[in-house]
Amino acid sequence: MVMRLGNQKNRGMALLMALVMVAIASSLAAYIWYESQLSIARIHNVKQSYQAKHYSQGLLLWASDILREDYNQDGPQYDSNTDPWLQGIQGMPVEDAILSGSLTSLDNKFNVNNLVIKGVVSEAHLQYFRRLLSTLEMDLAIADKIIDWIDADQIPLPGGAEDFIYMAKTPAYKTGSKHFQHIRELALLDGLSPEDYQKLIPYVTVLPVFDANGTKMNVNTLSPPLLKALHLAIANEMALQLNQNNAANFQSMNDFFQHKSVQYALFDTSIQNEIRDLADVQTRWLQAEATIQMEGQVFQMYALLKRNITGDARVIYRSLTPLLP
Ligand SMILES: [Ca+2]
Ligand SMILES: [Ca+2]
Repeated sequence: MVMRLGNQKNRGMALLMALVMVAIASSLAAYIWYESQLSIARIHNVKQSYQAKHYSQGLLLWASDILREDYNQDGPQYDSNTDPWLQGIQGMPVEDAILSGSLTSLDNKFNVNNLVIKGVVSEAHLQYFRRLLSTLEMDLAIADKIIDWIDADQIPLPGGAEDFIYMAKTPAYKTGSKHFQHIRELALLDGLSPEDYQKLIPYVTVLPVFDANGTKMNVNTLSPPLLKALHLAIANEMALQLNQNNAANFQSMNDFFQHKSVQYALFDTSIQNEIRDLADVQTRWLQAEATIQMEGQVFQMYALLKRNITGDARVIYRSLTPLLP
């Protein structure tokens, strides 16, 4: 019985993947249309992909139903690095194109946009990020620099920097005064050397913040430094044991708190609640990458996906460049 449900989940995920890729391929064709340099052959492709788009939209709804049904049957809804949908699809033929695609989890890192939520510094996320910087033996002022970059004012924090610092650089530029849109923008931060940037980016991401509590990380996909930063009570050795060589598979946060390595350290309910504000066991943010081979040409397209509470996913935006560094 367990096997059968597992296979259904695999099929459901594979089907969703395929449909997301078809949807992305269709929108890529629209790009080509508006880029104007159309040949007859391309018009032919555009026509075909419009047909595929309508076809895929219907199928996407159908796939969403299957996934929702699958989640209902699944009991606890959780995700880990061993989930089948992480395997992707290689070389799937669709009409006159060959599609390949992969999904990458994005809530396996700290979202620096959580530092400022609706214009206000989020103290819980600031404390988390400071613990992370300490663990990585990096300058705590990086947190202030990021907050000043996002916040709307021109008043620098003690370790921060506002426009007057950046305007004195060559070439001169200004702070964003809004959330980071792409991870590479972090390289613009004052005082962050290329080496610091390379050291930091495996642990941070930039996601849109829709929720008043910010985005949550998935404890099943966090590396040891990110686990350790969840609370001062988590020692290095505990973080390593929680990570389980990247194969953590906690079905709930209760499971996480009851793990033998932390059951005493994280016994206190107030500690548990602090961690629950930062993390849970679900993957909600994903990058979809599609490679489309059409008549000898290869196109790549990326999309940011947000998974709903029911398990299905919607496209937040599409991009011609990777969302990852
Ligand atoms: Ca500012
Ligand atoms: Ca400021």
